[in-house]
Amino acid sequence: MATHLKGLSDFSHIEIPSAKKFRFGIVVSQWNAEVTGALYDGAYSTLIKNGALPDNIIEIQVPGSFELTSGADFLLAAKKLDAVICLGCVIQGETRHFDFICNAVANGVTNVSVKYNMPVIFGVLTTNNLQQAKDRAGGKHGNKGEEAAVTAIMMAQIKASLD
Ligand code: DLZ
Repeated sequence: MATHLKGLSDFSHIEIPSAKKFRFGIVVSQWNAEVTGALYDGAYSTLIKNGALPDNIIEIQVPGSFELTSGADFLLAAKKLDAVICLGCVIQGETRHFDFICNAVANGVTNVSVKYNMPVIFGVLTTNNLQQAKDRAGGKHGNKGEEAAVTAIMMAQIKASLD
């Protein structure tokens, strides 16, 4: 696919609904904190820019991406939310740990979403190196935190339209 057709944080072709009436949870992994902090900044500012109220955004931090699933579950069990955004950064190392974490969190996020019938957004970078991650956390390939926030708003709106 040509680069201009990829989701590089360009939302000019998308109509983003107002986020004003929605409540969001954001779960942030502390591993590779420089990257996940930038993802969080992108997600938070995108929610605010689209009308979300600061009091309606709840953030928790978890130790690593593997724990994002539990964090999302804890949030949805404890709070009334319209969507949860999971933000993490898993960087390939020398062992197969990368594969286990990526598979676990991808499946885990899906499972929590199905369990609660709520949008749970996969905002996890899975890269070969730190530079690729930085490029996608406010660098030359945009900010996947912003994309995750737009996805959360759109999914919250879709769900609200059906409820
Ligand atoms: C252990 C580990 C490793 C090696 N790499 C990462 C990583 O690149 N990104 C990340 O978010 N977390 C990593 N972790 C931590 C795991 O996600 C998890 O916190 C531990 O395995 C404890 O369950």
